[in-house]
Amino acid sequence: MHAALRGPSDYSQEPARHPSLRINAKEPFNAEATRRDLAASYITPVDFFLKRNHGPIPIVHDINSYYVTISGMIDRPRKLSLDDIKKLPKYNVTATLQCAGNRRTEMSKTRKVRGVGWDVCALGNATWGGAKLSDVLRLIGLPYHTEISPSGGKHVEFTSVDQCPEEKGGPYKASIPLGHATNPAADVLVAYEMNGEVLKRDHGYPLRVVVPGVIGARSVKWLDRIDIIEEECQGFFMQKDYKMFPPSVDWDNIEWSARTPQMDYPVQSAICSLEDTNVIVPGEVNVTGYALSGGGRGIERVELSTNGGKSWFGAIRYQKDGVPYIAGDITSDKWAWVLFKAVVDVKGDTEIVVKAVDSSANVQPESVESIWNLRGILNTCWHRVRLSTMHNLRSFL
Ligand SMILES: Nc1nc2c(c(=O)[nH]1)N[C@H]1C(S)=C(S)[C@@H](COP(=O)(O)O)O[C@H]1N2
Ligand SMILES: [Mo]
Repeated sequence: MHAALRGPSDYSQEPARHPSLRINAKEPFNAEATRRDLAASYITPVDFFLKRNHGPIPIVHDINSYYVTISGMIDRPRKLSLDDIKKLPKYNVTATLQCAGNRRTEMSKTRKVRGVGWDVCALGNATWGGAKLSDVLRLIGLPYHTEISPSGGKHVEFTSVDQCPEEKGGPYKASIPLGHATNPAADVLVAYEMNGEVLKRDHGYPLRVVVPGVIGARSVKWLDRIDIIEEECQGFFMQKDYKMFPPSVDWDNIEWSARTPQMDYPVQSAICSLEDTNVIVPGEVNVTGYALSGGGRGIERVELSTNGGKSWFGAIRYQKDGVPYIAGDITSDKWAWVLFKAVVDVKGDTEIVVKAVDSSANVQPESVESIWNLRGILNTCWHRVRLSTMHNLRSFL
Protein backbone atom coordinates (compact mmCIF):
# COMPACT_ATOMS: atom_id res chain seq x y z
CA MET A 1 0.00 0.00 0.00
CA HIS A 2 0.78 3.66 -0.45
CA ALA A 3 2.68 5.31 2.42
CA ALA A 4 2.07 8.92 1.35
CA LEU A 5 -1.73 8.58 1.06
CA ARG A 6 -3.65 6.41 3.46
CA GLY A 7 -7.25 5.67 4.36
CA PRO A 8 -7.84 5.75 8.11
CA SER A 9 -9.87 2.99 9.76
CA ASP A 10 -11.95 5.32 11.92
CA TYR A 11 -13.60 8.74 11.81
CA SER A 12 -11.34 10.58 14.26
CA GLN A 13 -9.58 12.63 11.56
CA GLU A 14 -12.43 13.98 9.44
CA PRO A 15 -12.12 17.50 7.97
CA ALA A 16 -14.29 20.40 9.18
CA ARG A 17 -17.55 20.95 7.28
CA HIS A 18 -19.96 23.84 6.86
CA PRO A 19 -22.54 23.88 9.68
CA SER A 20 -25.52 24.50 7.40
CA LEU A 21 -25.16 21.20 5.51
CA ARG A 22 -27.95 18.69 5.83
CA ILE A 23 -26.28 15.53 7.13
CA ASN A 24 -27.83 12.33 5.78
CA ALA A 25 -25.29 9.98 7.36
CA LYS A 26 -22.49 10.90 9.75
CA GLU A 27 -20.10 7.96 9.37
CA PRO A 28 -19.32 7.71 6.49
CA PHE A 29 -20.03 11.42 6.02
CA ASN A 30 -22.84 12.07 3.54
CA ALA A 31 -24.29 15.55 3.31
CA GLU A 32 -25.99 17.98 0.95
CA ALA A 33 -26.65 21.72 0.93
CA THR A 34 -30.06 23.20 1.65
CA ARG A 35 -32.09 23.84 -1.50
CA ARG A 36 -31.63 27.60 -1.22
CA ASP A 37 -27.86 27.41 -0.71
CA LEU A 38 -27.46 25.09 -3.68
CA ALA A 39 -29.50 27.13 -6.17
CA ALA A 40 -27.96 30.45 -5.11
CA SER A 41 -25.03 30.14 -7.52
CA TYR A 42 -24.21 28.57 -10.86
CA ILE A 43 -20.79 27.47 -9.57
CA THR A 44 -21.37 25.63 -6.32
CA PRO A 45 -19.08 26.82 -3.52
CA VAL A 46 -16.99 23.88 -2.26
CA ASP A 47 -18.68 24.15 1.15
CA PHE A 48 -22.09 23.44 -0.39
CA PHE A 49 -20.97 20.78 -2.83
CA LEU A 50 -22.39 17.28 -2.27
CA LYS A 51 -20.23 15.16 0.05
CA ARG A 52 -20.63 11.48 -0.73
CA ASN A 53 -18.35 8.99 0.99
CA HIS A 54 -18.19 5.27 1.71
CA GLY A 55 -15.49 5.35 4.40
CA PRO A 56 -13.30 7.71 6.44
CA ILE A 57 -11.61 10.52 4.47
CA PRO A 58 -8.03 9.59 3.43
CA ILE A 59 -5.02 11.55 4.63
CA VAL A 60 -1.94 12.66 2.71
CA HIS A 61 1.08 12.08 4.94
CA ASP A 62 3.71 13.35 2.54
CA ILE A 63 2.69 15.04 -0.70
CA ASN A 64 6.27 14.91 -2.04
CA SER A 65 6.30 11.14 -2.02
CA TYR A 66 2.74 10.76 -3.34
CA TYR A 67 2.36 9.17 -6.75
CA VAL A 68 -0.30 7.43 -8.77
CA THR A 69 0.61 4.01 -10.14
CA ILE A 70 -0.40 3.31 -13.73
CA SER A 71 -0.35 -0.36 -14.44
CA GLY A 72 -2.39 -3.37 -15.53
CA MET A 73 -2.40 -4.66 -19.10
CA ILE A 74 0.40 -2.42 -20.37
CA ASP A 75 4.05 -3.00 -21.20
CA ARG A 76 5.62 -0.22 -19.15
CA PRO A 77 3.90 0.51 -15.81
CA ARG A 78 4.67 3.96 -14.45
CA LYS A 79 4.44 5.99 -11.29
CA LEU A 80 3.40 9.59 -11.77
CA SER A 81 3.90 12.23 -9.09
CA LEU A 82 1.57 15.18 -8.66
CA ASP A 83 4.16 17.30 -10.52
CA ASP A 84 4.20 14.84 -13.44
CA ILE A 85 0.41 15.25 -13.73
CA LYS A 86 0.71 19.04 -13.44
CA LYS A 87 3.28 19.13 -16.26
CA LEU A 88 0.62 17.91 -18.70
CA PRO A 89 -1.58 20.55 -20.40
CA LYS A 90 -4.06 21.91 -17.85
CA TYR A 91 -7.78 22.06 -18.60
CA ASN A 92 -10.56 23.75 -16.69
CA VAL A 93 -13.84 21.92 -17.21
CA THR A 94 -17.09 23.07 -15.63
CA ALA A 95 -19.03 19.92 -14.91
CA THR A 96 -21.89 18.92 -12.63
CA LEU A 97 -21.31 15.88 -10.48
CA GLN A 98 -24.59 14.22 -9.52
CA CYS A 99 -24.89 11.21 -7.26
CA ALA A 100 -27.14 8.49 -8.65
CA GLY A 101 -28.92 8.59 -5.28
CA ASN A 102 -30.09 12.19 -5.71
CA ARG A 103 -33.80 12.42 -4.69
CA ARG A 104 -33.75 8.93 -3.16
CA THR A 105 -35.84 9.93 -0.11
CA GLU A 106 -38.74 10.82 -2.38
CA MET A 107 -38.52 7.44 -4.15
CA SER A 108 -38.62 5.68 -0.80
CA LYS A 109 -41.97 7.26 0.02
CA THR A 110 -43.87 5.06 -2.46
CA ARG A 111 -42.02 1.88 -1.54
CA LYS A 112 -38.96 1.54 0.67
CA VAL A 113 -35.57 1.52 -1.07
CA ARG A 114 -32.15 0.78 0.41
CA GLY A 115 -29.46 3.44 0.59
CA VAL A 116 -28.59 6.80 2.14
CA GLY A 117 -31.55 9.17 1.84
CA TRP A 118 -31.08 12.37 -0.19
CA ASP A 119 -33.29 15.36 -0.90
CA VAL A 120 -32.77 17.16 -4.24
CA CYS A 121 -29.25 18.51 -3.54
CA ALA A 122 -26.99 15.46 -4.02
CA LEU A 123 -25.07 17.28 -6.72
CA GLY A 124 -22.92 20.30 -7.38
CA ASN A 125 -21.45 22.22 -10.29
CA ALA A 126 -17.74 22.99 -10.15
CA THR A 127 -14.91 24.09 -12.39
CA TRP A 128 -12.40 21.27 -12.20
CA GLY A 129 -8.76 21.88 -13.07
CA GLY A 130 -6.45 19.09 -14.08
CA ALA A 131 -4.91 16.98 -16.81
CA LYS A 132 -7.00 15.06 -19.29
CA LEU A 133 -6.99 11.33 -18.63
CA SER A 134 -6.47 10.88 -22.38
CA ASP A 135 -3.14 12.74 -22.04
CA VAL A 136 -2.15 10.73 -18.95
CA LEU A 137 -2.79 7.50 -20.85
CA ARG A 138 -0.70 8.70 -23.79
CA LEU A 139 2.26 8.72 -21.40
CA ILE A 140 1.94 4.95 -21.13
CA GLY A 141 1.68 4.49 -24.86
CA LEU A 142 -2.10 4.47 -25.39
CA PRO A 143 -3.01 6.88 -28.21
CA TYR A 144 -6.26 8.88 -28.33
CA HIS A 145 -9.34 6.87 -29.31
CA THR A 146 -8.05 3.47 -28.20
CA GLU A 147 -10.96 1.10 -27.59
CA ILE A 148 -8.84 -2.00 -26.97
CA SER A 149 -5.23 -1.85 -25.85
CA PRO A 150 -2.64 -4.03 -27.66
CA SER A 151 -2.83 -6.52 -24.78
CA GLY A 152 -6.64 -6.65 -24.86
CA GLY A 153 -7.56 -4.10 -22.16
CA LYS A 154 -11.01 -2.55 -22.58
CA HIS A 155 -11.51 -0.66 -19.30
CA VAL A 156 -9.60 1.81 -17.17
CA GLU A 157 -9.97 1.16 -13.45
CA PHE A 158 -9.45 3.81 -10.76
CA THR A 159 -8.60 2.66 -7.25
CA SER A 160 -8.50 4.72 -4.07
CA VAL A 161 -7.20 4.03 -0.55
CA ASP A 162 -10.36 4.59 1.53
CA GLN A 163 -11.49 1.68 3.68
CA CYS A 164 -15.07 0.84 2.67
CA PRO A 165 -17.19 -1.68 4.62
CA GLU A 166 -18.88 -2.75 1.37
CA GLU A 167 -15.44 -3.82 0.10
CA LYS A 168 -14.71 -5.52 3.46
CA GLY A 169 -12.33 -2.71 4.36
CA GLY A 170 -10.85 -2.49 0.88
CA PRO A 171 -10.72 0.68 -1.23
CA TYR A 172 -13.39 2.24 -3.41
CA LYS A 173 -12.88 1.56 -7.11
CA ALA A 174 -14.68 1.97 -10.42
CA SER A 175 -13.87 1.84 -14.12
CA ILE A 176 -14.83 3.45 -17.42
CA PRO A 177 -14.45 2.05 -20.95
CA LEU A 178 -10.98 2.64 -22.45
CA GLY A 179 -12.55 4.32 -25.49
CA HIS A 180 -14.18 6.90 -23.19
CA ALA A 181 -10.96 7.42 -21.22
CA THR A 182 -8.82 8.00 -24.33
CA ASN A 183 -11.34 10.29 -26.04
CA PRO A 184 -10.06 13.84 -25.43
CA ALA A 185 -13.52 15.25 -26.21
CA ALA A 186 -15.04 13.31 -23.28
CA ASP A 187 -13.07 15.69 -21.00
CA VAL A 188 -12.35 13.04 -18.36
CA LEU A 189 -9.96 14.72 -15.92
CA VAL A 190 -7.40 13.69 -13.40
CA ALA A 191 -8.17 16.78 -11.34
CA TYR A 192 -6.14 18.60 -8.69
CA GLU A 193 -8.24 21.77 -8.48
CA MET A 194 -11.87 22.57 -7.75
CA ASN A 195 -13.15 26.10 -8.37
CA GLY A 196 -9.60 27.39 -8.77
CA GLU A 197 -8.37 26.04 -5.44
CA VAL A 198 -6.43 22.96 -4.47
CA LEU A 199 -8.90 20.06 -4.10
CA LYS A 200 -10.19 19.74 -0.54
CA ARG A 201 -9.78 16.46 1.34
CA ASP A 202 -13.52 15.78 1.18
CA HIS A 203 -13.42 15.95 -2.61
CA GLY A 204 -10.37 13.82 -3.32
CA TYR A 205 -7.11 15.60 -2.45
CA PRO A 206 -4.54 15.21 -3.94
CA LEU A 207 -6.01 13.76 -7.17
CA ARG A 208 -9.45 12.63 -8.25
CA VAL A 209 -11.03 11.52 -11.47
CA VAL A 210 -13.91 13.60 -12.89
CA VAL A 211 -16.04 11.87 -15.52
CA PRO A 212 -18.38 14.58 -16.86
CA GLY A 213 -21.97 13.65 -17.72
CA VAL A 214 -21.74 10.38 -15.80
CA ILE A 215 -23.11 9.45 -12.34
CA GLY A 216 -20.76 10.54 -9.57
CA ALA A 217 -19.86 6.95 -8.65
CA ARG A 218 -17.26 6.72 -11.46
CA SER A 219 -15.43 9.89 -10.39
CA VAL A 220 -13.06 8.18 -7.96
CA LYS A 221 -11.52 10.40 -5.26
CA TRP A 222 -8.06 10.07 -3.61
CA LEU A 223 -6.54 8.33 -6.58
CA ASP A 224 -3.96 5.62 -5.85
CA ARG A 225 -3.94 3.52 -9.02
CA ILE A 226 -5.04 3.59 -12.64
CA ASP A 227 -5.10 0.10 -14.18
CA ILE A 228 -5.85 -1.02 -17.69
CA ILE A 229 -8.07 -4.06 -17.21
CA GLU A 230 -9.77 -6.51 -19.54
CA GLU A 231 -13.43 -6.08 -18.53
CA GLU A 232 -15.26 -3.59 -16.32
CA CYS A 233 -14.24 -3.28 -12.67
CA GLN A 234 -15.43 -6.18 -10.53
CA GLY A 235 -15.64 -4.15 -7.30
CA PHE A 236 -18.77 -3.98 -5.15
CA PHE A 237 -19.84 -0.51 -6.26
CA MET A 238 -19.78 -1.38 -9.95
CA GLN A 239 -21.23 -4.88 -9.64
CA LYS A 240 -23.63 -4.75 -6.69
CA ASP A 241 -24.59 -1.17 -6.22
CA TYR A 242 -25.04 1.40 -8.97
CA LYS A 243 -27.29 -0.64 -11.24
CA MET A 244 -30.79 0.28 -12.33
CA PHE A 245 -33.34 -2.53 -12.01
CA PRO A 246 -36.99 -2.45 -13.07
CA PRO A 247 -39.73 -2.05 -10.42
CA SER A 248 -40.48 -5.79 -10.57
CA VAL A 249 -37.08 -6.69 -9.12
CA ASP A 250 -36.75 -6.75 -5.34
CA TRP A 251 -34.21 -8.13 -2.87
CA ASP A 252 -35.69 -11.65 -3.06
CA ASN A 253 -35.36 -12.02 -6.84
CA ILE A 254 -32.38 -9.86 -7.73
CA GLU A 255 -29.79 -11.12 -10.16
CA TRP A 256 -27.00 -8.54 -10.08
CA SER A 257 -25.22 -9.86 -13.17
CA ALA A 258 -28.34 -9.25 -15.29
CA ARG A 259 -27.58 -5.53 -15.56
CA THR A 260 -24.63 -3.37 -16.43
CA PRO A 261 -23.69 -0.54 -14.07
CA GLN A 262 -25.12 2.90 -14.74
CA MET A 263 -22.95 5.35 -16.67
CA ASP A 264 -24.68 8.54 -18.02
CA TYR A 265 -27.40 10.04 -15.89
CA PRO A 266 -30.81 10.80 -17.45
CA VAL A 267 -32.46 14.21 -17.76
CA GLN A 268 -33.25 15.70 -14.35
CA SER A 269 -34.60 18.89 -12.77
CA ALA A 270 -35.72 20.13 -9.38
CA ILE A 271 -37.15 23.22 -7.74
CA CYS A 272 -34.83 24.66 -5.08
CA SER A 273 -36.49 27.92 -4.03
CA LEU A 274 -39.38 26.20 -2.28
CA GLU A 275 -39.97 23.41 0.21
CA ASP A 276 -43.13 21.36 0.68
CA THR A 277 -43.57 22.91 4.08
CA ASN A 278 -43.77 26.49 2.78
CA VAL A 279 -46.81 28.48 3.74
CA ILE A 280 -46.99 31.58 1.59
CA VAL A 281 -49.02 34.70 1.06
CA PRO A 282 -51.01 34.49 -2.23
CA GLY A 283 -49.31 36.39 -5.03
CA GLU A 284 -46.20 36.12 -7.15
CA VAL A 285 -43.77 33.40 -6.17
CA ASN A 286 -40.25 33.05 -7.54
CA VAL A 287 -39.50 29.52 -8.67
CA THR A 288 -35.85 28.67 -9.25
CA GLY A 289 -33.91 25.43 -9.53
CA TYR A 290 -31.61 23.39 -11.72
CA ALA A 291 -31.87 21.09 -14.76
CA LEU A 292 -29.23 18.82 -16.27
CA SER A 293 -28.77 15.81 -18.46
CA GLY A 294 -26.04 13.22 -18.89
CA GLY A 295 -23.67 12.49 -21.72
CA GLY A 296 -23.11 16.16 -22.56
CA ARG A 297 -26.70 16.70 -23.68
CA GLY A 298 -27.93 20.22 -23.10
CA ILE A 299 -31.27 21.32 -21.67
CA GLU A 300 -33.71 22.30 -24.38
CA ARG A 301 -36.64 23.30 -22.17
CA VAL A 302 -37.61 23.60 -18.53
CA GLU A 303 -41.35 23.71 -17.99
CA LEU A 304 -43.59 24.34 -15.03
CA SER A 305 -47.18 23.40 -14.34
CA THR A 306 -49.60 24.41 -11.61
CA ASN A 307 -52.38 22.04 -12.68
CA GLY A 308 -50.67 18.68 -12.32
CA GLY A 309 -49.25 18.67 -15.84
CA LYS A 310 -52.38 19.49 -17.89
CA SER A 311 -50.66 22.59 -19.21
CA TRP A 312 -47.11 23.88 -18.99
CA PHE A 313 -45.26 27.15 -19.34
CA GLY A 314 -41.57 27.69 -19.97
CA ALA A 315 -39.00 28.86 -17.45
CA ILE A 316 -35.93 30.96 -18.33
CA ARG A 317 -32.72 28.93 -18.43
CA TYR A 318 -29.29 30.42 -17.74
CA GLN A 319 -25.70 29.56 -16.99
CA LYS A 320 -23.60 32.70 -17.29
CA ASP A 321 -24.75 36.27 -16.73
CA GLY A 322 -25.45 38.09 -19.98
CA VAL A 323 -24.87 35.02 -22.21
CA PRO A 324 -28.11 33.51 -23.52
CA TYR A 325 -28.18 29.77 -22.90
CA ILE A 326 -28.39 27.74 -26.10
CA ALA A 327 -28.30 23.98 -25.56
CA GLY A 328 -25.39 22.43 -27.42
CA ASP A 329 -23.85 25.75 -28.45
CA ILE A 330 -20.16 26.34 -27.78
CA THR A 331 -21.10 29.31 -25.59
CA SER A 332 -22.67 26.95 -23.06
CA ASP A 333 -20.90 24.68 -20.58
CA LYS A 334 -21.73 21.35 -22.11
CA TRP A 335 -21.20 19.22 -18.97
CA ALA A 336 -22.88 21.62 -16.58
CA TRP A 337 -26.36 22.12 -15.25
CA VAL A 338 -28.51 25.09 -16.21
CA LEU A 339 -30.37 27.08 -13.60
CA PHE A 340 -33.94 28.17 -14.29
CA LYS A 341 -36.29 30.81 -13.01
CA ALA A 342 -39.94 31.72 -13.41
CA VAL A 343 -42.57 33.70 -11.60
CA VAL A 344 -45.77 31.88 -10.72
CA ASP A 345 -48.95 33.59 -9.57
CA VAL A 346 -50.22 31.52 -6.67
CA LYS A 347 -53.85 32.08 -5.69
CA GLY A 348 -54.60 29.21 -3.31
CA ASP A 349 -53.02 25.92 -2.22
CA THR A 350 -50.93 24.91 -5.22
CA GLU A 351 -48.69 22.13 -6.37
CA ILE A 352 -45.89 23.42 -8.61
CA VAL A 353 -44.39 20.82 -10.94
CA VAL A 354 -41.18 21.04 -12.97
CA LYS A 355 -39.88 18.88 -15.79
CA ALA A 356 -37.00 19.30 -18.21
CA VAL A 357 -36.44 18.17 -21.80
CA ASP A 358 -32.88 17.57 -23.00
CA SER A 359 -31.36 18.23 -26.42
CA SER A 360 -32.16 14.65 -27.51
CA ALA A 361 -35.80 15.31 -26.56
CA ASN A 362 -35.60 12.95 -23.57
CA VAL A 363 -38.22 13.94 -20.98
CA GLN A 364 -38.46 13.23 -17.26
CA PRO A 365 -41.05 10.56 -16.41
CA GLU A 366 -44.23 11.71 -14.68
CA SER A 367 -44.44 9.23 -11.85
CA VAL A 368 -41.92 7.74 -9.49
CA GLU A 369 -43.70 4.34 -9.60
CA SER A 370 -42.65 3.72 -13.20
CA ILE A 371 -38.95 4.08 -12.34
CA TRP A 372 -38.93 2.72 -8.80
CA ASN A 373 -35.90 0.51 -8.20
CA LEU A 374 -34.71 -1.24 -5.08
CA ARG A 375 -31.51 0.80 -4.74
CA GLY A 376 -33.40 4.04 -5.21
CA ILE A 377 -31.15 5.40 -7.92
CA LEU A 378 -31.88 7.87 -10.69
CA ASN A 379 -35.09 9.30 -9.35
CA THR A 380 -35.83 11.75 -12.14
CA CYS A 381 -39.63 11.93 -12.01
CA TRP A 382 -41.32 15.34 -12.29
CA HIS A 383 -40.39 17.31 -9.21
CA ARG A 384 -43.31 18.69 -7.22
CA VAL A 385 -43.61 21.13 -4.35
CA ARG A 386 -46.87 21.67 -2.52
CA LEU A 387 -47.52 25.15 -1.22
CA SER A 388 -50.14 26.14 1.30
CA THR A 389 -51.42 29.67 1.20
CA MET A 390 -52.24 31.86 4.11
CA HIS A 391 -55.31 33.81 3.09
CA ASN A 392 -55.97 35.69 6.23
CA LEU A 393 -52.52 37.05 6.83
CA ARG A 394 -53.87 40.52 7.65
CA SER A 395 -55.96 39.20 10.46
CA PHE A 396 -52.82 37.69 11.99
CA LEU A 397 -51.00 41.00 12.00
N1 LIG B 1 -12.60 6.95 -3.31
C1 LIG B 1 -13.90 7.24 -3.40
N2 LIG B 1 -14.35 7.85 -4.50
C2 LIG B 1 -15.66 8.14 -4.62
C3 LIG B 1 -16.60 7.75 -3.62
C4 LIG B 1 -16.09 7.11 -2.46
O1 LIG B 1 -16.82 6.78 -1.52
N3 LIG B 1 -14.73 6.86 -2.40
N4 LIG B 1 -17.93 8.02 -3.80
C5 LIG B 1 -18.38 8.20 -5.19
C6 LIG B 1 -19.74 8.69 -5.31
S1 LIG B 1 -20.98 7.54 -5.17
C7 LIG B 1 -20.01 9.99 -5.66
S2 LIG B 1 -21.58 10.51 -5.94
C8 LIG B 1 -18.93 10.99 -5.79
C9 LIG B 1 -19.17 12.18 -4.86
O2 LIG B 1 -18.12 13.09 -4.93
P1 LIG B 1 -18.04 14.32 -3.94
O3 LIG B 1 -18.09 13.81 -2.53
O4 LIG B 1 -16.78 15.04 -4.26
O5 LIG B 1 -19.23 15.16 -4.23
O6 LIG B 1 -17.66 10.44 -5.48
C10 LIG B 1 -17.45 9.14 -5.94
N5 LIG B 1 -16.08 8.78 -5.73
MO1 LIG C 1 -22.99 8.52 -5.72
